[in-house]
Amino acid sequence: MQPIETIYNAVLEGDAANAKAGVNAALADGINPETILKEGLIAAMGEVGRLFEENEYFVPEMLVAARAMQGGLALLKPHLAASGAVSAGKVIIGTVKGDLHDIGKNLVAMMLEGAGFEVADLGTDVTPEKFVKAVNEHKPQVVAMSALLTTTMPSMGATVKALQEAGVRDHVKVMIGGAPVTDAFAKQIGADGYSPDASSAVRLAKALIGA
Ligand code: B1M
Repeated sequence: MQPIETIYNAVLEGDAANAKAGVNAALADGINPETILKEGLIAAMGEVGRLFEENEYFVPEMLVAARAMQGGLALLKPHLAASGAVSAGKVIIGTVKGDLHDIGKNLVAMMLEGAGFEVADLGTDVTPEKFVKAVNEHKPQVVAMSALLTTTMPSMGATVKALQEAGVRDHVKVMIGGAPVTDAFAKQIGADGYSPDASSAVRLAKALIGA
């Protein structure tokens, strides 16, 4: 089997050891790191997203696939930096203030990475001030917020307001998600978009920045 095929299948099967072995073999064969990323890791995560949307994969399959992808990506990153590969865009992501749920947020972050975005993960319990600080520091195109509690959803609105008050709202697109969040809520707080799951989050991020 060709190394790219090994990587693709290993990610689909959630086999991190084989994904890493495939990346090492591909690099040893002199395959361009960007080709390994696009045709191996990103292509496989795209297929994982499709299978998830068609209810053939569920959260556990998506999580192990994303972990396998991250294992391969970690090996590839230094080579990508050296070859000057262009990222799809920069995203900062966090679960909002008062909220410690991070499984869905991590999944969204991993899928974004799998799609070629540079992702700065701010973790959980992220205050509006921390989001503003991170925007100034990382200069992302997208600010992505997750909330799992109805009681923490208002912090998404507070963050949009804080971005406005700091004069950086126009520099970024804001996307939100999480089980209790809706499209109507996104519109109400002045976010640019809402997505219901991790694979549609990738499509939304790309659409927001015109990638
Ligand atoms: Co909590 N919890 N929890 N919890 N917890 C829920 C959310 C709850 C619905 C359970 C229930 O009562 N039925 C309920 C919320 C009720 C509400 O507000 N409406 C609840 C509660 C009440 C609480 C506590 C208050 C309980 C207590 O202490 N009394 C407490 C709060 C702690 C805090 O955050 N301050 C609490 C604590 C916890 C644990 C720590 C024990 C644990 C979290 C562990 C962790 O995340 N590291 C936990 C868990 C695991 C859950 C449930 C069981 C599962 C959540 C989850 O991970 N789902 C949950 C009940 C349930 O959902 N069945 C529950 C899987 C995950 C993949 O889905 O996060 O929805 P989800 O992410 C999806 C999409 O929503 C979307 O994509 C993801 C993948 O497709 N998405 C985005 C998410 N973020 C996105 C961002 C985007 C786009 C899409 O763009 C930026």
